[in-house]
Amino acid sequence: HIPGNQSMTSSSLLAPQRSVSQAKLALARGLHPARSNLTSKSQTVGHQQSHTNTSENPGRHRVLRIDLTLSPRDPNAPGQFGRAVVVPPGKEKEAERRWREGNFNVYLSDLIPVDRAIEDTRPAGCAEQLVHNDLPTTSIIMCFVDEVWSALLRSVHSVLNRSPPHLIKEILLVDDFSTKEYLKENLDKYMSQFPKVRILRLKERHGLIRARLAGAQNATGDVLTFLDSHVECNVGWLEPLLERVYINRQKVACPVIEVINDKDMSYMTVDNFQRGVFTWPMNFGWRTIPPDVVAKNGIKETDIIRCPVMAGGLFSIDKSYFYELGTYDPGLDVWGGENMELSFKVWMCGGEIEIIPCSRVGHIFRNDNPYSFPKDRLKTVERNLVRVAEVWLDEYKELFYGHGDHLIDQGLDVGNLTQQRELRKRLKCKSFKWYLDNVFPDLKAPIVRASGVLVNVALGRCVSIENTTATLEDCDGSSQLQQFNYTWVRLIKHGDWCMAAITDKGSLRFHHPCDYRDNRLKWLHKSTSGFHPELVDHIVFEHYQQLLCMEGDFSQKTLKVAACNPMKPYQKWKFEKYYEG
Ligand code: UD2
Ligand code: MN
Repeated sequence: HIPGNQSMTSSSLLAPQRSVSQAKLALARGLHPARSNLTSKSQTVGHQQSHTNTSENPGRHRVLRIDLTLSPRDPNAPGQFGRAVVVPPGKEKEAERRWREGNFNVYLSDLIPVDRAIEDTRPAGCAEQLVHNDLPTTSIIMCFVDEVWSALLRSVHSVLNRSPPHLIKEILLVDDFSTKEYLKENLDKYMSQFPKVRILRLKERHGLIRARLAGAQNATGDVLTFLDSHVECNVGWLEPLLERVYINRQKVACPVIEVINDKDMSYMTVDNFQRGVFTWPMNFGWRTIPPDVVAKNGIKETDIIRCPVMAGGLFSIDKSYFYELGTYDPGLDVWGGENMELSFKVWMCGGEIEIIPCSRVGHIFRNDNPYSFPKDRLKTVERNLVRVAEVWLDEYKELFYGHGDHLIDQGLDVGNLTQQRELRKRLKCKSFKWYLDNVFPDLKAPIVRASGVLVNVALGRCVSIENTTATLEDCDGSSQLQQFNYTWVRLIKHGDWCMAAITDKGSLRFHHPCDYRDNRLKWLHKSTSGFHPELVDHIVFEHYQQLLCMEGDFSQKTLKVAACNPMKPYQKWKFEKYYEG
């Protein structure tokens, strides 16, 4: 099969790809193929396993295989070993009703053990890897708001059961002002059996970003490890993450995020070689390294993958480094965009984001957030992304604004950005251009969509700039006065001057400086079939009330705007060059 083909069975866009054949195999055998031969050896239970200092590897030991769930009390319990579960007959209605408590199969989550065993899905070779004996300790920070009881417990148990205890300084559960009763006294009582678990209650809803910051402030470990509150950490997940941070404190280490199926609660592995990327306007996604690139470079399943961006929820970062970077922008609200912010910040200010294939954590991907947003969800995420774009994207922010519809045109208040911009200066971070060239060269990011002379198709004459006025002249490709750029934010630019839909001395005027929020400067270049170089045939001036089109008048050598009419040849325009993007 082709790794990472389109046949995703998971419902969420955020879930990494899994090819069906691999998934079926795993389900049929109850095992991931890569570890089938490890079962008999996997009996090393508990943390009694000592650091083995061999003479060849002083100061290092094999990744500890700690899994207190290997011989479960009830091997036949539903969901055991990560198996899929079916809702029992007669319970379908109840399961359906309870779905909305978490936007996944809450009924089944409650049915399966909170400390179920899951298959060791690590690629072959991971169990033999060496890590340092003196790894730093970590604080696990899990923020939650109205999390499903059994999912939260399973997350905590998976950390306790599959991590070397000496590395866990504490598990901080940050309650982001949940309303559910069971998350109050009951949770306190339940967690009191685990001395390492601390619950931090926020007095008002902080949103996940500021909740994480509250967690960080209360953390006492050397490294911060953030997790969502509906995960299952797999065997050996922690040491490989801490190892990377230990090697270089500017490395931010992410596990491979596997899929806990939202419908049947099965633990499913994902395809190898996936990177965290984004597409415009800053949508997070996964992209598989093409098989020929893998083959040509001899990339192994266990090799670390450098990522342009992280998914956001699961990662380890050196605590003092996190603070050096100025943490997250505390102006980000509730949910979304913070993964972009931290990723750009890390890369541009000297760090690295890595996915560690030997560290694997399952996560329940959901179609929708199960909790409410204090303000409109769309506006919240948009506001966060605009803050990120304005601070980090430099001139490339036009690509963000040029893709999709943005609420910024409607007077969205994004708050003050001075501190964030100053932070970037103080840290002497590199440019977004550097990031594109060095970290994410395969992202298509042409700032201009079209350039060169702008020719009126019917007249065969070109737009020229004379002082601040647009005129129509004989085309002369070598004349600077006839060179224009059409950008993603729909400006027709000549240097810092932009063509405006304002007539001056009978012809359109050029305006200075360009401002992409000024609607009088925005021109929609389109054809009947959208923006397609071969088919582009006219430029429409985008106006809220009425559509006005740029029109040429050769006898007067002028440009004006008039009611759009597809039959009028003098309204058809073409640039010299068009760019893919
Ligand atoms: C992904 C990330 C998530 C976060 C988000 C973008 C993974 C696996 N998940 O979406 O961590 O980066 O993208 O912002 O990479 N929560 C609060 N307060 C809130 C909202 C959420 O504490 O106001 C908690 C929530 O209970 C959960 C965590 O924050 O434990 C992440 O939220 P999510 O699971 O809804 O986000 P997800 O996985 O869709
Ligand atoms: Mn989540």
